[in-house]
Order: sequence, then structure tokens, then C-alpha cells
Amino acid sequence: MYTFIKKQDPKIEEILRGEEKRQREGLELIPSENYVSRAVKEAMASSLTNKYSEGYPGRRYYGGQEFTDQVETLAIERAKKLFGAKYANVQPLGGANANIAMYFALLEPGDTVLGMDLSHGGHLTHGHPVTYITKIFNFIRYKMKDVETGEIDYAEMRKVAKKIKPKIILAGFSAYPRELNYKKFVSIAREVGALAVMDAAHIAGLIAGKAAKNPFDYGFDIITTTTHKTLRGPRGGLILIRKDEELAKKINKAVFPGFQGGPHMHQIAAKAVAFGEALRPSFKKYAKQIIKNTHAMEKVFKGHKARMLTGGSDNHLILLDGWKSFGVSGGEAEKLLDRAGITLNKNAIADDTRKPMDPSGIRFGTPAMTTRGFKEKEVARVAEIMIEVLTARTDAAVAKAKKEIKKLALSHPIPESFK
Ligand code: DSN
Repeated sequence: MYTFIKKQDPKIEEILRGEEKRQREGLELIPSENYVSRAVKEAMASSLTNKYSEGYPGRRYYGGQEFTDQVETLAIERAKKLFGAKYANVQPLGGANANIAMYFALLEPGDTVLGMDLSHGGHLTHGHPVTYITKIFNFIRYKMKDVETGEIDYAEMRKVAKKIKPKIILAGFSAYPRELNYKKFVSIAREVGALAVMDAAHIAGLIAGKAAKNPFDYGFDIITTTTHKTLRGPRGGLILIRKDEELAKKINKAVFPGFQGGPHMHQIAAKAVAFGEALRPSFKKYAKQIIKNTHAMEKVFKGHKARMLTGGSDNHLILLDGWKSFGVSGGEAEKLLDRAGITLNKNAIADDTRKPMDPSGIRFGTPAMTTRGFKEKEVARVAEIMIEVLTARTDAAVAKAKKEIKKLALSHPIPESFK
């Protein structure tokens, strides 16, 4: 592996090898991360990285597009099939790009978006004041009504929407463990003349694998997503349009030339490979197992009377109040578990009493472990190990956990391909 880098740039090769070892011997529990197939990696490392392809298949600005057109068309067709969409744009370089392009496509400066508050599970690009898009568009944020159940106050959302007249009602999240009531979102959007947009970055793989509801089945107009989380593709973004041709034209114009330059064709080839993998029947099994595994972890934490935000999970992630459950801050928990070979992230929780840089929560999930072939029994053991470390907080407990985690990891090697 890395034969050429090794010869030419041993320093970089050493770093890459270190990362390979970290991934191989540790366990990845960050719910937005996953392990891609060798085929996806090959596409990412292909000569398509050499090519400029501004424009869209059949309508490029530069020559030499015989193969780029083929690969982008395939990626588009597969994405449409996966999500039941009539149109797809596979060029966004990431999830944030996809969201920002979507805003530029659908809004005029000063227009309003109603989206979920970051502290209640939303995302920075849903209108957090630190982002520049808030200088251009007006973001009003909704929250959960009850953080112990995750219930969203749809009656309040309707009231607010009627008052502020948003152009977009945005569903979706980066730290919310429950299924949303898509029907309610769409009915409110229709009532106030807004578009219903879902940021499905976290659960795109669950939707594609039919383990979660598809917002398009409920009338959502647009889905934005990343391609590298539960969808198990390369890092990247994707915008899907359910049926409206005019919307699709606006999205295409906003992505290029509105917002981005030349698409990353190697990344688009890798997306096509990953979409092909997700279209196979085995991906449905994978998506279902992700949720079964989350429930197995949830059961262990419930048994330990730990506080999980929203009381548990319907999807791939759990948000745990480490401060209340173990007297450990999110930052401390992240560091302790990292030393034991378990990678997860500190996360603010709703109505957090601690500061954002060292909040009360930790966020973790099962997509990557499930890719490694972990089933309920193994993930339940991982949850127990987490509890042991967070309770004892000693070097001895960390060392013991690290040994067991490494054994678990090495007995479930990261797969090179999926059937
Ligand atoms: N960083 C991503 C996540 O972890 O959810 C969101 O952008």
C-alpha cells in the first residue's frame, strides 16, 4: 500500500500508515463517519482528478469530456434511483456546499428559512449565527418541545411559520436521534407557501436502504445530503429534487456557475461507485442492522439509567448526557474513550449548562461498526466498555478497555468490498 508515496515522500507515507493503523485497531463511533470500499477509494485516486469539467454532461466549457460525461450521468441516474427523485445534482463538494447552493437557488437576499436550532440537533448551515449565510438570509430556528422525548412542537412551528412566512421549511439534523413527522412539515410548508427541504446528511443511507422513511414519499420538494455518512461513499454532497423541473434548473445553476467551480470528477466517480453499492440488496440489510445495533447500545445505557437525550434513538446515533449520567464532561469523555480506542465526539445537548467547547454530551453511533460486521452482541459489549471507562476513569480501566477494543476491532477487519 502507498508504494509510490513511500518512495517519494516517506514522511507523508508514515502519517498515512499511522491513520490506517488507528482506523484498523480502534473503533469508529462518530455517527457521521464510515469506512468506504476499496472500489470507492480507487475511484477517488483515479486520473479523473486531473480533469476540469465545468458545466454538466453534454454542456461543458472545456473539451475532453467523453468519460467525465459518462461517469457523471451514471452517478446522477443511480442517485435518482436510490432516492426516488426525478433530478439530481452530484457536484456539491460537501454537505455545507449542497445546503448553501440550495439556499442560493431558492432564496433572494433577506428571505427567511425556518430550520432546527443547532443546540437541539440542527446543523451550522441551518442558520447558526457564526455562518456567513446568516448575513444574507434570515434564519429562524425551531426547537424540541420536550428534550426527554424529542417531540417537536409542530403546532408552534405552524404558528411561527404563519407569522414569519419562510420560503423554506428545513427539516434535518446532525444530532437528533428521532424520526421526524414529515407529513406535518409538508402540510405546514404548503399552508404558508414554503418549499419543504430535508437535510438528510445523517440518515441518507438509512433512507436509501429503506430502514427509514423517505421524505419524498411525504411530498418534500428537495433533499440535500452528504455522501459519506450512512450512505458510505466518498466525502461529498448531493442535491435531489423530487419532481419539479424548474427547481432542478435553479439548483443546477446555483451549484455551477453560481457557487462552485469545476466539479471534482474523481469524487463524482466515487459517488457513482458508492451509489451502485447502495443499490444492492445487501445495503438494505446493512441499513437495518445499523438501527438494530443502535437499539442494542441504547438498551445497555438504559439499563445503566444513563440519560439519553430524547430518551433513546430511532436511527443511527445516540446523544448521551455524560455530565448527568457519569459526572464527566463531553470533552473529558471524548479524551478518555479516545485513549481506549473508541472515537466519538463531544456534543452540546439541548439547554446545555456547560460551555460549547466542553459541553455535557457525547454523540456516537453505529454506522462504521456495522460496516465492520458488528452485530447486537458486540456493540452491546462496546457500550458496556464505555460505561466501565466513564465510571472508573482510571489509567488501569483505560488500558483494560483499550486491549479489549483492539481485540474486537482486529477480529472485525474493515472490509475491502461489499457483496
Ligand atoms: N460534521 C458533521 C457531523 O459530524 O455531523 C456535520 O457537518
